[in-house]
Amino acid sequence: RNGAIVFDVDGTLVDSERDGHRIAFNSAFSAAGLPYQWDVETYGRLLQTTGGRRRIAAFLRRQGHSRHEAEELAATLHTDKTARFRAMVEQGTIPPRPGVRALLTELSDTGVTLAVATTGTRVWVEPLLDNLFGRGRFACVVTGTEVPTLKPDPGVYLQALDGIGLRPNQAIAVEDSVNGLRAAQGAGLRCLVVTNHYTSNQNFTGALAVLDRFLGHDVATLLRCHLLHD
Ligand code: XBP
Ligand code: MG
Repeated sequence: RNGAIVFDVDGTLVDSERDGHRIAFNSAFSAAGLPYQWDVETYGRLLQTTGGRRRIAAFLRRQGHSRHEAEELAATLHTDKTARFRAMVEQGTIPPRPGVRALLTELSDTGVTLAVATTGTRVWVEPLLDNLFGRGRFACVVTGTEVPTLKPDPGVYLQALDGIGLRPNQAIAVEDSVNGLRAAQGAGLRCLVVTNHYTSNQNFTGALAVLDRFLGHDVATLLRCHLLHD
């Protein structure tokens, strides 16, 4: 066995937050007649809460909505946001991060198993991965829809390991955020962090390495070296 790499989606495989999810959340607020719009900076702070529905609910609570009202509104808004984001995915508006396609190809070609562990919702995750990276590219895809508790809870990584039938020391996670790193560590995986503009100031203590982009680094070789020395 050559081991596995388990990838996060948002912010890691794809550049999806600022011009993707954020826009879809704002459209859902507008369509519902609510006076909320998340600017780029505000959204960066809100990303501390993983999962779109939980993110909306936490925000509404801080705007003074009761817990019950926040939970109910968040559920409705998130259903609409999910449909809107799925449409963006189908229109091809969500790009892969530069260098990711080549990395996946190189890892597959050298016999490394590929998997996904995301807090995103299955209805958009599947078409996104199929459209950008080809159907069947990943041996196992675990999404926020299947797990009771989202990152930084390690559940999504434990399910991914289960799905590919490997132990934690036979796999490495690739993440962009501290919530993702803690989830991977909690499941016993080593983790490479590749930051983006929203996450570059976070605390990545314990990461295998921290890069600021895929392009220009030999990430495939780095990952394969670490897989050999578990
Ligand atoms: C990403 C998330 C997701 C997206 C929105 O975290 O928290 O919730 O922001 O997607 P990670 P949904 O990259 O650590 O998986 O609205 O489908 O939840
Ligand atoms: Mg992420």
